[in-house]
Amino acid sequence: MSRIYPPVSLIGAPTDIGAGKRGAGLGPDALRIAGLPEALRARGIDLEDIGNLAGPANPWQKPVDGFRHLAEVVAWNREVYEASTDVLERGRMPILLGGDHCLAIGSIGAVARHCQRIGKKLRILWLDAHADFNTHEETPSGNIHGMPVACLCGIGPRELTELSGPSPAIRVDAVRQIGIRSVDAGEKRLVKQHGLEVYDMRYIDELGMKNVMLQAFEGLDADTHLHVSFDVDFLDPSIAPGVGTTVPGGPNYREAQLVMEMIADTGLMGSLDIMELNPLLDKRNRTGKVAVDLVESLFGKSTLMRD
Ligand code: Z70
Ligand code: MN
Ligand code: MN
Ligand code: MN
Repeated sequence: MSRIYPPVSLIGAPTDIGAGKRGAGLGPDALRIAGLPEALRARGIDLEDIGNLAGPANPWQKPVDGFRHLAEVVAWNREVYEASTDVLERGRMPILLGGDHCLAIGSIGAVARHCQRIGKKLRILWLDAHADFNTHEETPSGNIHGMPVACLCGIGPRELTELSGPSPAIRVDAVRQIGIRSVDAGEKRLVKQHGLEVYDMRYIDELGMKNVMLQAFEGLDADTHLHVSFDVDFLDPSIAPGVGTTVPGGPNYREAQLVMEMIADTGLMGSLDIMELNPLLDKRNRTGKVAVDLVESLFGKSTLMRD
């Protein structure tokens, strides 16, 4: 089952502008140093690294009206949106190296508009401990990395909901969230109200990861663009300590490998975010290396003898 992959472009977004701890801005280089480019080239992939985008520094301010650093978050997302659009229009697969997860507003915004232009359906797999569905009213922190899914679905400030074009950028029913185990009280109400499809850890424990993934894939066909938004805090902290917000009880190494292998087997992945790696909180870039391992599996490096 060896597969021909489209050419890939790495886009570094070195910022922690939407996070509650500093350090995710070092994620892109930690992923490179962990061997991501070499690992992808070893899979036979035509890989381009466009380097790191530039944007405003992190002023480390308190939230204003429920948002921290809104203007800077907008500026960074514009950069990510433009770079991702350029890569997609050149017929390549963008891999966003975060950076915190607020940047998915730009990356997924670009993918959503691209799919609209070329007439493809979109399915988003949101691998995360968190639902990232907060609003400025419900947020306990003001950190915008807790809000990107809501913003993409049209819930949020116009600067973010309309960042990539008319709001909403995506429909709620395009999203499948996997691995969720930390949702704030007000956020939970919104998730239910909007009918977001969430496969939380309890659901994974009850059904098993294989069945959960099969459900997440229901309705996919050859005309579907699959976007994978991988927040590294999806993983259990025992294998991935290097993230800003560890939440116990996440998928273990074997479950995470299965997720990636099953996504690879669909042959539909058209774009990827690798977010929230924080090398300042890591142990000798161990989490970076686990992330690289898992991304290799996303590109078909099965641990089994299926090649
Ligand atoms: C909490 C909030 C969060 C990380 C998202 C946490 C948000 N729900 N944390 N990703 N690492 O503040 O909104
Ligand atoms: Mn620019
Ligand atoms: Mn997240
Ligand atoms: Mn998270």
